[in-house]
Amino acid sequence: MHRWRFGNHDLDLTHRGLIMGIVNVTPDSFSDGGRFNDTGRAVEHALQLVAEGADILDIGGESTRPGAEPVEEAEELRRVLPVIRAVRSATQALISIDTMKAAVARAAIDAGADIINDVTGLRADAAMPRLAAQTNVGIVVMHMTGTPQTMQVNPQYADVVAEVRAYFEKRLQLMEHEGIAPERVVLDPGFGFAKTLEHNLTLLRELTQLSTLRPLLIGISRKSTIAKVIGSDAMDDRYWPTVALTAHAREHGARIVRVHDVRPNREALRMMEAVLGTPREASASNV
Ligand code: HH2
Repeated sequence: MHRWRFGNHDLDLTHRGLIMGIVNVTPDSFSDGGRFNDTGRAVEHALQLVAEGADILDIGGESTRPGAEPVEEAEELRRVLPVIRAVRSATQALISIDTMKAAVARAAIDAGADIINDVTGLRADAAMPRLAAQTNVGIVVMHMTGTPQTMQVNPQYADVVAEVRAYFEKRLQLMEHEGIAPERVVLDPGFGFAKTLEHNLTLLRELTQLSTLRPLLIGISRKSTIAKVIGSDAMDDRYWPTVALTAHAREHGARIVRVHDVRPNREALRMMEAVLGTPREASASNV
């Protein structure tokens, strides 16, 4: 259940989760202010994240923050491809491409990406499920409704946890039907995507209910949920609450955390995993 298999990789996440470090190659990214928006700096940042212990680098050229403007395919390719090529030649870390466009995912895979991270769960571009079926890359399926332009307009659920879980089940079923093995997929509840503060908190509280289908990935790093709870908009103030949420998410079944600040979140993950311990059989076989 906590195994993620794709390409030549067979990742057993049962006792050890993964850190996905965020590399935004966007001039308008909400969380790092576009500081890494040229190739050289993005590559430098990516390699710094690897040095801090990132297992996966999530490279994205289109911001999905609420209300963000869509980016043309050519521009998105211009942003991400040189970064992926350079990072691929410099590190063995896994690379995910954060995109909703099949053409961008295709080019990214050709340039060395291992994973497609699609915030629409392969729904925005009809060519995406086909591409996923034709390749053997890993897939991150995130939950959202609407588009980044519309998603925060009065999102409503009768039962947000049940609806996200039902969405996961349906996506896994449809994707399997389309030729995408479930073992290649990890699931993400999509914090901040068509969710109010209350929805986000409920999902965090009930995370274990979502972690029994496939490995669960959580992207809550520096998000506005934190700003609302702590009553500060400053980016620097979101650092420590993110670390707290990483520990919480791991304890409640998540296995991959998508974060801006790799080192402290990695340490939180390792610390929580030490507390959770390994079952007797697993530790006995390691001696
Ligand atoms: N959140 C963002 C982007 N991609 N992918 C997954 N799987 N899960 C997420 O929660 C997620 C995501 C938005 O955050 P960020 O990348 O920091 O900002 P931006 O959208 O401006 O790039």
